[in-house]
Amino acid sequence: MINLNQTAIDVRDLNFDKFLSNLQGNILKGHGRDNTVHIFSRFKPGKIAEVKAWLQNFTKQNVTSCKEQLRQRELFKRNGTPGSLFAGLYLTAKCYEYLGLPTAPFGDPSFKAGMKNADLDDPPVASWEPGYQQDVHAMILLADDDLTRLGKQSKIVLDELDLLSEIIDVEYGSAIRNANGDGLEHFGYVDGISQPLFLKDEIDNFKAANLALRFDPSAQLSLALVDDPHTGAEDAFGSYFVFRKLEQNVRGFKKAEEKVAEILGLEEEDEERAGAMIVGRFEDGTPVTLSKTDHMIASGIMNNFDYKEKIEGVNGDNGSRCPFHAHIRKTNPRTSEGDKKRIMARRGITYGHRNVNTTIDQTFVQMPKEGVGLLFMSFQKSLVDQFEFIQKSWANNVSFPSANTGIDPIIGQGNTMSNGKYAKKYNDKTTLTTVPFDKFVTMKGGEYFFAPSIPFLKNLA
Ligand code: N7H
Repeated sequence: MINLNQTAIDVRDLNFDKFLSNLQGNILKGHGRDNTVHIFSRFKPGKIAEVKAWLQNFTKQNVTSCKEQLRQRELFKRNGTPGSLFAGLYLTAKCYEYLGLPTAPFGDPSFKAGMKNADLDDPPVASWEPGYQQDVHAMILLADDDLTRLGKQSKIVLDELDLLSEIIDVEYGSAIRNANGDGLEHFGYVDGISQPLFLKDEIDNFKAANLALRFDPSAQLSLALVDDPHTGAEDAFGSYFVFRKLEQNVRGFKKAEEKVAEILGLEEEDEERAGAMIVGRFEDGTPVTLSKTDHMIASGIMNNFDYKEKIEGVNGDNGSRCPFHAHIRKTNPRTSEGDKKRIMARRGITYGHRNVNTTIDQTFVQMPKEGVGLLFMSFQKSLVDQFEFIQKSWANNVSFPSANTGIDPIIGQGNTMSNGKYAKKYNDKTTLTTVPFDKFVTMKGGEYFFAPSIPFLKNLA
């Protein structure tokens, strides 16, 4: 029997075999494919038996277990063998009701209430994209590096689903990269660096690369997993799943970023620190709390830091290196064990077309104002205590971590603008200056799902 308090799962240990076979992929480790299709559907009334049979069949034929995902990862590492199509299946509370399965056994009230009723200062539902204004039952995720195979498979799934459901929306994710080949989000920053680590090999690698540990990303399974309440199978777990379509006004953001540098009077070689103080990392991923502009080797993937580190004898806690309102500091203050319980497994991917490739430096007119953004996704044990807590009690909260910190300049929502304090001079708290910053991310719709265990899905009919 698997104990969810365990950490550092050794994938070679046969005791975990059943557990890994029963769990959907992408939860403990991102699937890593560069292209995704997300199909949102609502099943037609009176077709329960057919829907159950379809979900069961789709699972048997396509859904990628964690074990299969890790097997493919191993082959890729060893021989460079590319992975095959990845598939995941996520259901809403409304879907369980439709299937005649009670939602009472789900412990998370926000899952049962749905994102439309969440208290997150989201734009009114009437302004969401039309598809998301409707009730959704399922999101099917297909992901592949091979676009042709992905296209073919999504057509098959869409044709099948068309007979049983209304296709409410289809989203297409495609990774964008910088000249180093690192995955970016549309404002130009490397994303996906800080993640909870569940697997022993990943934790060992992290510890080997970071001998003096300042931040330990290793996590217990219970950070992301809960018992699947609708199966009696042993070692069968699921996870609550967030999906949010977040549009990014890249041109507006980049102009505002430049304005911050101007207001602070940053010298040319220090200009990029303006954006780094908004995000908490430089574009290449280097944490601003560790560096002004001199980037360390491999600092782009650096995650071994907290905000107490002393530089030139000065404690970083005062916000003169990484401001308290910076996106990564608001969403993970790295201060206590309690903060670590909020962390989510983030699995987002960028969407939308760029006319100018992101490996090329661009002027404002070449940057999109709309139509691009992030399909934000995360897995967690609790929507209330993790995703919602981070969005509402930290990012949207002007007074977190202390009075007048201001909202998160990237994802903060509500009536106020971000009004944080930025240091004109790195590491000098006497130069902290308040600078207003507008909002450039707009929530276009989303929903809460549950990623059920494979035994549940395989025995549905
Ligand atoms: Fe954020 N960005 O470009 O600024 N995010 N994020 N995020 N985010 C992170 O450290 C971004 C969003 C978190 O542990 C990085 O992995 C954008 C939501 C958390 O130190 C960058 C959007 C929520 C972390 C961005 C967006 C979060 C994190 C640095 C929307 C939760 C890790 C890469 C369009 C409610 C913090 C990294 C840590 C990192 C950006 C959304 C949370 C570059 C553009 C909705 C917990």
